[in-house]
Order: sequence, then C-alpha cells, then structure tokens
Amino acid sequence: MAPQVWMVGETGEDLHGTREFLPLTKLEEIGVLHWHLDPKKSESEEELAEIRKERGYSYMDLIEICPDKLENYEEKVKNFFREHMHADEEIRYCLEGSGYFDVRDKDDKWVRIWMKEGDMIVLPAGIYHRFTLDDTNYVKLMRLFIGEPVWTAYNRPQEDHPVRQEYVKSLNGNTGFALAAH
Ligand code: KMT
Repeated sequence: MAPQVWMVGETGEDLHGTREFLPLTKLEEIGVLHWHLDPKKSESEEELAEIRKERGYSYMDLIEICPDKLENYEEKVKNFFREHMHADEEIRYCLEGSGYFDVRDKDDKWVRIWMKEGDMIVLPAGIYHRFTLDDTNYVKLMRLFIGEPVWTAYNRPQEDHPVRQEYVKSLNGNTGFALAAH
C-alpha cells in the first residue's frame, strides 16, 4: 500500500471534516519521492539496498518517536511540528507505527502524507514540511543520509536561503520530477 495523502489545514485538521485522498502525483509534482517496501525485511531489504546504492545513502540510523524512547520528547516533537526546511534531502523509512509528514504544495497549502509500516519517502532539500505523530503515538523510522548527517532545521521563513531558492526554481519549471520511485 502506498501512503495516503490528503489536504489539511494550518493546525493539521481535516478540511471540511473529511479526508479526500489524492493521487500520488500530488507528491511527485513537488519533488517528493515515495516507495513501499517490506518492513519485515528491514535493513536486508533488497530494494532498500538498491535505493541506497543508487542515491548514495551511506548513512543510516533508527529513531523511535514516543515519550519513553526519545530524549527531550516534548521539545523535539514541538520542533518537528514547526514548519521548517533542511539544506539536504530528508529520507525516512517507516519500520513500525505511523505518523504524519506534512509538506507544502505549489499553492502553499499543506499536503498530509500518512506514513505507515513499509512507506519510504524522500523530501527534497528546501521543501517546507513538518512532522507529527498520529493517534497511535509511536513510530520507528529509519533515517538515511548521503555522508555525515546534518539535521539542522531552518524554520520558515527562509526565502533567502539558496537551497530554498533552488527548490522554488525547480518547482516553477517543473512539469514532473524524474521519478525512479513508485
Ligand atoms: C525532521 O526534520 O527530522 C522532522 O521533520 C522530524 C521527523 S523525522 C525524525
């Protein structure tokens, strides 16, 4: 199953009290890549190995987000939900549990990506996004990175950031990012 995607409001609320699921082209048009892998195979997953090799994701670690497992939980989840961008891709593979990644679409509206076991996404550098847990209150994510990881979050606004400018430029000329993912 691919992740479910729908629009939400500024506080993450469903619009008009309902979830109207959108085609995954909604993600593709803003440069978000997605795959669905077999979470039982975890790190030995062949497709994962291929993606890592192809995209140069040499670094890997695991993060569990829930009050007992994450140090400074309250502060971290607050920061995760604050709209921000990174100077590099954000690559996340959901191994257990679930959670919401929200990304801004071309009209600056929030698109919610419901990540569940087996879902993997790549958020392009410079995209505004945020993360929050869902009602299950638990997620175990694999984080991948090219080389030494940098987790620096730049809170919005970042319109002068060269990586943001590059991303916006890519959106304007974009008729669909080249997609290796499915
Ligand atoms: C981030 O930038 O790391 C996030 O948005 C949090 C989700 S993954 C730990």
